[in-house]
Amino acid sequence: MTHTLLPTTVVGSYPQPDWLVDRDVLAKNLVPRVRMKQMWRIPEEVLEQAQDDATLIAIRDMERAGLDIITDGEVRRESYSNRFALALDGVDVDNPARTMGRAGKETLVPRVIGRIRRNRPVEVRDVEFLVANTDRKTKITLPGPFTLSQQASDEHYRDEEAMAMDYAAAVNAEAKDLKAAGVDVIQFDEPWMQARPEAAARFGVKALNRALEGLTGETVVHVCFGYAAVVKDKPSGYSFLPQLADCKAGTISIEAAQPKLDLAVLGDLPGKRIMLGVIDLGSAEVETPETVAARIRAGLKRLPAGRLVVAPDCGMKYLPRARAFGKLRAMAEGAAIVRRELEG
Ligand code: MET
Repeated sequence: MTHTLLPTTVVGSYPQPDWLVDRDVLAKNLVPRVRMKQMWRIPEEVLEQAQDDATLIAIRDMERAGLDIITDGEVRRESYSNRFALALDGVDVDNPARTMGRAGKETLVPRVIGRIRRNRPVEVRDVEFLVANTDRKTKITLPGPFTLSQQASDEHYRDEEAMAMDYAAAVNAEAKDLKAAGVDVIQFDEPWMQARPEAAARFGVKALNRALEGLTGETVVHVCFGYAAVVKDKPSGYSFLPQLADCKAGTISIEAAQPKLDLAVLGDLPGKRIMLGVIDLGSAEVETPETVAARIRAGLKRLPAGRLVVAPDCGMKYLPRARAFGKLRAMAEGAAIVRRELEG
């Protein structure tokens, strides 16, 4: 049954099976911006079949855990962003550039050498497969245009904002195709807004709004401090959040459990639905439903129940699968406890 009150979902990713990806390769190249073909254990000619099967596992696990809004688990992706980013025209994928990553480590990024343009749908088959394999409400994620502009080396525009606006047009066209393919919710991941707040203040919301232009139905923008597997110490507040009050997305997804976020910030986002992180992905321990319920109640002190969506802090990609499943089940049970309280 799908709940309309306190619906539960994921931020997107679910653990990829060990028979599909080589975790040692992944551990050395966390969150790649360029292709990382060597992470796949399966030969190219049957890789898509294997990814389909792994996607079915992710969908069934989310259903069994009791979630209301299901994703494809992003198991076909090397990272949350590179499946889309590297499929565009204007990008030199084979000769990457080196830049400083969010965590202050050098990373390889695609070189932008021409106009950014989407020449074909990228995630439409992913949505068709998801929609065909669940009766629940569905969601798909795309990297947001600001984040895409920060994960590239601009050797063509010499103007980050102009480049971000072309990325925005590309994700907008993609999002419209994904809606047409039947997905219910579109989410843009914009973690780099937190990492680059000055640039985000200049053109982040403008680019995001271009990406959201003309999109019907539910839209989400996710902002975070980074995967728990990469970022151990998180600040207790965002450097870029109240600014999102002006964006066209109906829902803002934030992490709150691991950083122990001061929830007073929710007051800065009037009118937005909040997808609140109530699962700490940095702790090995599986939360009890009661712990989750307490975190949801803390959110309800700041927001009416109709504006609260229940989720983990960020993507679950780097967790062992049993832990991810346990945490999701606790989350669904925690939401059920609070729902019963509200409904009397
Ligand atoms: N949708 C992405 C995920 O769940 C969000 C990543 S933000 C670093 O993995």
